[in-house]
Amino acid sequence: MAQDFGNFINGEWVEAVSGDTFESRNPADRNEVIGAFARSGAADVNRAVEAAAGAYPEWMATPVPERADYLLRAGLILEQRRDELAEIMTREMGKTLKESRADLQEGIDFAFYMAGEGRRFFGDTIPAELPNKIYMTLRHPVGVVGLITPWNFPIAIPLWKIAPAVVSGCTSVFKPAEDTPLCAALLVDIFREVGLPPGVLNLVNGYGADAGAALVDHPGIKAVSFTGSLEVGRMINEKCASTMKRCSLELGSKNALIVMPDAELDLAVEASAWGAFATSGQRCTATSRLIVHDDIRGPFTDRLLDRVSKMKVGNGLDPDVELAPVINEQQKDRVLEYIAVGQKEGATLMTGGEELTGDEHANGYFIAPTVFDDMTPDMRIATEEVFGPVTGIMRVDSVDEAIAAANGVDYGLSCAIYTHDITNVFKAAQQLEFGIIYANAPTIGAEIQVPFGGMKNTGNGHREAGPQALDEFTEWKTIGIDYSGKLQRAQMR
Ligand code: UN1
Repeated sequence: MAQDFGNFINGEWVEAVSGDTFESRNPADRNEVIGAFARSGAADVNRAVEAAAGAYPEWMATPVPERADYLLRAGLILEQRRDELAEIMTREMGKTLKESRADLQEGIDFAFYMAGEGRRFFGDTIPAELPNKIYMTLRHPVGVVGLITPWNFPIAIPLWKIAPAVVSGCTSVFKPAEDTPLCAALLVDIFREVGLPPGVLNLVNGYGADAGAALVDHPGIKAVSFTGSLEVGRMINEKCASTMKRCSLELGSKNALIVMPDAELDLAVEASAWGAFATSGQRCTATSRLIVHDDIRGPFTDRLLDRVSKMKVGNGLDPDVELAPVINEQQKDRVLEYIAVGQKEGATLMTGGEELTGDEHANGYFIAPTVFDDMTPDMRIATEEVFGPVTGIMRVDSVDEAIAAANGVDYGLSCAIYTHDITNVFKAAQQLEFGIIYANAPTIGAEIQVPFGGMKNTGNGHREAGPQALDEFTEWKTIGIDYSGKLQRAQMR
């Protein structure tokens, strides 16, 4: 069932200029080849940026509702093909079929939502201080943009960027992660099918070091939208700073779930297991710290371990599997290294901690769900993003201590508190340094109509999803209209 794709440039599928390709393989069974894809470099990026620049004048002049209609049509096709594409996603990226369907659903929801925004591309009207004069604000597209996306949400996250870029009137060059090129190609092909004009959305597949870097460096790119690691985000930020490009970064995190003594314990345990181990912990919203009040730490830990012991680890196509493989060998090694670091630092390994290598796991990258206890704030496993099925319990004795512990990292995407005490909830809402805060809901599972993004090293102030998504791809223009028929001087009172 392997499918091969080239790059999509100016409305056509084309090979890489060099003719080079790379393979995508199934992380649950590395013998399964998903397909071969164009291995692109600067020459391909150049062609794609030229195509996007060529399409820009006409596209930015196209009425916004008309631009938005393409999203509606693409969303309808995605909806029809949801189950078929979810299976491909599970084969390519590894996560369970249910989660792949949810990824597609998140993309569909956002395509429909942004299609609606096309009829609501509002600005403001603002009275002037002078008579017979009025102001209004209009959104103006940023221009040609570069979209660089990760492998953990191979359809949803690309749509978080493509959909607002399309509505805003930007044209784009999309460089998806090298681990999920088929999902990206199939998504782009749907935009071809609905007749999106050539050059509005171009796809360049390949590796970050060549295709990604060439895109960020290209002078024709006016803004870069990137989701991925802090390390790469920092490089992109530096490059964009010196060339005065806009860039919006959605980077790592070290999310926490706080459990207070009055929490409904079973609920907190279920949310912890889901938040820590869904997508094998490979979400930037994953619960990698469990900050637990000491009064209930014993029963909480027992119940969590019991819950984790029931998790079946295996191929995401098996409906009984809760924990699927991690994405690739490098990531598997990295996660195992963090587990070793945690043990060396003195955290207590309660369960998991090893790679699974039995018959059904022999050809994939499977790591047992891993829970540490006695994690302390200074440990690397308590401060650095692991991006794997690993979580750790930290002890606290009050809500203030819990909030301070949660805030004690350089990241700030998502934090949850389990409590029925309204004072704790509002204290957390006010004091937590996180972009997303939940009371009695897990750290994962943000919905598309609300702004998504984080504080500190998680990003650089932008938000994706929600109405704010348009701010990433538009500039505000202020228009002042004087109909007094004379020269009026502001502030000259
Ligand atoms: C991510 O991991 O980068 O909130 C995105 C969630 C999902 C999105 C995660 N809706 O967990």
